[in-house]
Amino acid sequence: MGRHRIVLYNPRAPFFTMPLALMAVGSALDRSRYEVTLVDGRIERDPLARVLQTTDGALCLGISVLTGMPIRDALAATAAVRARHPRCRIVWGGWHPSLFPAETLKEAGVDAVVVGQGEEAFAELVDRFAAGDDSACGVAPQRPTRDINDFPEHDYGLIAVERYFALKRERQLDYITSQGCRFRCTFCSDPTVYGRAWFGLQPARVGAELQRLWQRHHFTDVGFQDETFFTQPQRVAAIADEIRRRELRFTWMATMRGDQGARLDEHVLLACRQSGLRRVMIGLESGSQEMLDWMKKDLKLEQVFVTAEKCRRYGIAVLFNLIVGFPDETPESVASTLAAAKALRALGPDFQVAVFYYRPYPGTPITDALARRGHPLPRRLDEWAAIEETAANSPWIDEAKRTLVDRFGFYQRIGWAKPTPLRRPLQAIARWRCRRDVYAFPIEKTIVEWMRQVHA
Ligand code: B12
Ligand code: SF4
Repeated sequence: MGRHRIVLYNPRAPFFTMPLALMAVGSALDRSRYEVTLVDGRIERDPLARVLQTTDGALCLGISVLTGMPIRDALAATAAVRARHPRCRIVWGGWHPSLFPAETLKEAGVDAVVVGQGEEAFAELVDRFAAGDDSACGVAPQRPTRDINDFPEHDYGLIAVERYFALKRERQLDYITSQGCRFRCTFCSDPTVYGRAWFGLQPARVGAELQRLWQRHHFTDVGFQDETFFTQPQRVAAIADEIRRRELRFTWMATMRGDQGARLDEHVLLACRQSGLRRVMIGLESGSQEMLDWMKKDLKLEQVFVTAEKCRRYGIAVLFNLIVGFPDETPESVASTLAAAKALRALGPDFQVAVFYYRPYPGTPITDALARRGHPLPRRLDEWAAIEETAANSPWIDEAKRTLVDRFGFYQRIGWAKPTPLRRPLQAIARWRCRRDVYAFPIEKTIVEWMRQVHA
């Protein structure tokens, strides 16, 4: 008997990060029994047509769903496949269904939902579907999170690696060395979905896998997509040693918490730098210590500056992510965040900041508290799908502050972006504005936005 076809669909989303979640799930299936096809909505000209074509005769379609925009695409794919190929079983997994399994089952019209880690649960589901066991439909009981060292290597043969390089405009491979996070930030879904568990791959395995992938795909950079890559300094040092020992010549970037960087021994940072670390991403979130304490970030502002200074000494660039508009956040707190952004930005051209507006993501203590006090929150899937659009109307940031944050973000971005002949004159003005905090009459912003619209 031939192999059953399993189709995995990654809905449309911004950016071209490789679909690691579906690669994890697909790689854990028994290939002698299942033929796995991964369709990524972000790289297909007509994603729906491709999903319909590949699911013709397929046993199962698995969709990975993040909160926000991907929900809409996932709903459309589900409805189309349900109508055209009624025998194909449809399973949703990933962050949003993990937070709302019952609602997803009911509203999306799917056959089954997987909560949390997907490797084992999905493999068991498809085995049961293949055996004609329809009692597998429903919410798969959540399993304790397993050590990811027990799962097979991710099969990059499931994706067109070169297409991602082309779309990213760099030969950057995405790779993940750990799952979960031990921290407890109250705006984040990770503690709910993974119960503050954390598992990291053995350094020797990371080294061997990266070596094989490097020889096959000749990438020049790796984006480690871990939530908190620097969780275990000894492991990080050992990974850096693996990269150097195997003479893998690529640069890499990863996430780091401000407190982890402050505690990190300098010899570990040096080993990382020597193995190609070029940039870290730090979620600072707020420039107000009071807000940091409120959101249980477990971080002192000073630690972030210590980390930044260390990175500067070792020539490592830093991107700091900040959030404004938390529930009941005061204008003074927003001003502290912008001041911290400015101070960090001023450390040098390698120090960048990105300021986002707070969005109440589901499955977080802040969102739960908002619900308890009667704040209107999305309820249905289509409302969660629109969360990015409605966040612009956050009640916790007034018009004047919003205008300031938008202009601040624009001039920071353009001021230190890669210079091009067109950008250069604008950049001089932008830097002048940022240094003096002058954001009134943003003529350059209006022109750039107009040009973007014309070229869209
Ligand atoms: C890469 C990434 C992205 C990519 C998405 C790439 C893609 N779709 O392929 C991009 C850049 C587009 C992105 C965007 C955003 N992201 Co993002 N992203 C990540 C990141 C860093 C890695 C995801 C990943 O591949 N993990 C590795 C895999 C192996 O783990 P996993 O995703 O947990 O998957 C497992 C299970 O969830 C499950 N599973 C997943 N899918 C499926 C499908 C099936 C069928 C089954 C059975 C199981 C299953 O099995 C997998 C293996 O165990 C995570 C953080 C993290 N490290 O996970 C955040 C994360 C997923 N992102 C998050 C957020 C908040 C965002 C943004 C809103 C951020 C922003 N401020 O703009 C945006 C908007 C998303 C949108 N609405 O479009 C949140 C999730 C929130 C949520 N409720 O959805 C996370 C967890 C970060 C965080 N801690 O807040 N993101
Ligand atoms: S924000 Fe980062 S450090 Fe905090 S709980 Fe989420 S993943 Fe962990």
